[in-house]
Amino acid sequence: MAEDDTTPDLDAVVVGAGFAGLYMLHRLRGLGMSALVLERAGGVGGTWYWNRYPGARCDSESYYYCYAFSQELEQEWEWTERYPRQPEIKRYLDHVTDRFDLRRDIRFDTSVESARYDEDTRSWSVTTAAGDVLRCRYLITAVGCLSAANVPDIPGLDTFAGQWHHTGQWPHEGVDVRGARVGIVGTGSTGIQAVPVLAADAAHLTVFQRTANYSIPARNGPLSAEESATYKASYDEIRAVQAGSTNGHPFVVSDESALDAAPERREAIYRQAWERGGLRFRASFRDLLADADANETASEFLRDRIREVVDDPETAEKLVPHDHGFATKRPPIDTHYFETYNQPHVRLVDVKATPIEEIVPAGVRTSEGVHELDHLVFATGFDAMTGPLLSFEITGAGGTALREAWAAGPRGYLGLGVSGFPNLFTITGPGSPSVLTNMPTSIEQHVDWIADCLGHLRERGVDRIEAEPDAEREWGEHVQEAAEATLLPRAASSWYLGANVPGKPRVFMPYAGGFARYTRTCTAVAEDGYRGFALEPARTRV
Ligand code: N01
Repeated sequence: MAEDDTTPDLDAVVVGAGFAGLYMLHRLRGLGMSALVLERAGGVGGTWYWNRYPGARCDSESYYYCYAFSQELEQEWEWTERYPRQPEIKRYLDHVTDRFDLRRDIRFDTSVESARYDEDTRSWSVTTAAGDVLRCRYLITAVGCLSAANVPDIPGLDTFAGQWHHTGQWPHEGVDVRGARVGIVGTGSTGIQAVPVLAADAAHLTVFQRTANYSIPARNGPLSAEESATYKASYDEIRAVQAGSTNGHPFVVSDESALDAAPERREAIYRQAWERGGLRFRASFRDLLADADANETASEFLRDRIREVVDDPETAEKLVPHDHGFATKRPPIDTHYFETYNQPHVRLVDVKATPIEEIVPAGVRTSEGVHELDHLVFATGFDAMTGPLLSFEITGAGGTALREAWAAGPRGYLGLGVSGFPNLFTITGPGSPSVLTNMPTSIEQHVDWIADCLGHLRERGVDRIEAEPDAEREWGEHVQEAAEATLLPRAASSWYLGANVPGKPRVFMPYAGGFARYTRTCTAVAEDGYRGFALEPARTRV
């Protein structure tokens, strides 16, 4: 309970109990701060709680898609596959929750409806859907970047006689598609994971593709005891490589240009990366994301692989991307995605050529007729980065709503703080590298920075911190410059730009300047007494 009406109930409220919220709670505890995590789901996991669609698996490898903060945890946890499936990651996060005794400070089935900053008390009032109000000094959002499902507004969806589901809101009891006619809309990372698994059970699968996509084979398999032991013995080196990397992955991007390599050598390098499989393909040459000609060499290599794998030339041509370069949209990895189109019961529908007109009780009507379906799956992605933060009402100093402040697109300082919103920290917020990196690595970096900052504020007797408008503006300009130095803003339909959500402002949201560079900047800001943030000492009360 509050000591008086100016002392908040808690030092911090954390919204979300995924990778970010769990570690944030652990660090707050370590600082001796009182904290509560509010989680709308019935369990921990965030992304890995909700995304239970067939084939849901991580594209990062298990030995580094995990926390680095505890050596004991690294050594005791056994991953079973090169790429962990959703249930395994969920088990891992449950294990972390119990191992660090976090559960008692997490309130499940608790949606946050609003959060309002009060200048008099320098605290936030957080209101839940049940009407409870919690007062805290600091509000820390750990809501993830890809948690607000984007279901397209297709006329007639409510008339569909079958079942439909978005992949990010998949029923926990599963969906039995055995013997059914299934349709799936979307061929991003999610759709590409789900298609082969749905095809294995469905009597007929129709894939509605709007934009053809590149994909690299995952080459998944069980993790042997030897591999696991090698990783465990090498964690110091693995973590050091991650910390110094562009994307938080434990691999180094080649310093060779794709344009300098002789064609045979270039082909051999791509071939080797293709055989190895996984996200590391994009590290083959230094300029794949910076130079359109260099990128085209990789794109063409991958187009040839699609033509090689897919038997029917007409289907293969529909699957070959031409409107964007490899990895200018988040590159998927797959297990037999393109091979799936060789199965007689799988059909590809190019909805740019034959657009979806409406959904009718029997299925999906495109301009070529009705595709009859029993189940329809929307693998149509998310209102990324800003969606989760705008899914509840955040009102800052002077009554400004975050929704208004971000009407023309998100702004913030380092992706961590927003001017006009004192004592708010946004883990992996817009303007941070987050989605361009291995997420747990970015999350830990943010959480550590926030925890160190809170420790600093307490030591200095400060109880109000706010990003300065100039620092925020300069950071926003730097984020745009960093993006412009890459090919990423050129992929017109990318969710990095908000282009997948009708009406969303087109702003390149993540920081593309690299994880290591970003970390150095954050460290320098902290060492410089939190340069760019206004810190105000606690008022003395008489
Ligand atoms: O979503 P997406 P996702 N009609 O937005 C199509 C992460 N992730 O869920 O490209 C027809 O990438 C849309 O078409 P277009 C990862 O960061 C991680 O697949 O906009 N089609 C596209 O094909 C990833 O990038 C893992 O033309 C419509 C698809 O739906 C992010 O999540 C695994 C449409 C959406 O692709 C999002 O991936 C999976 C419409 N109205 C995902 N609207 C890991 O392994 C949209 N589409 C950690």
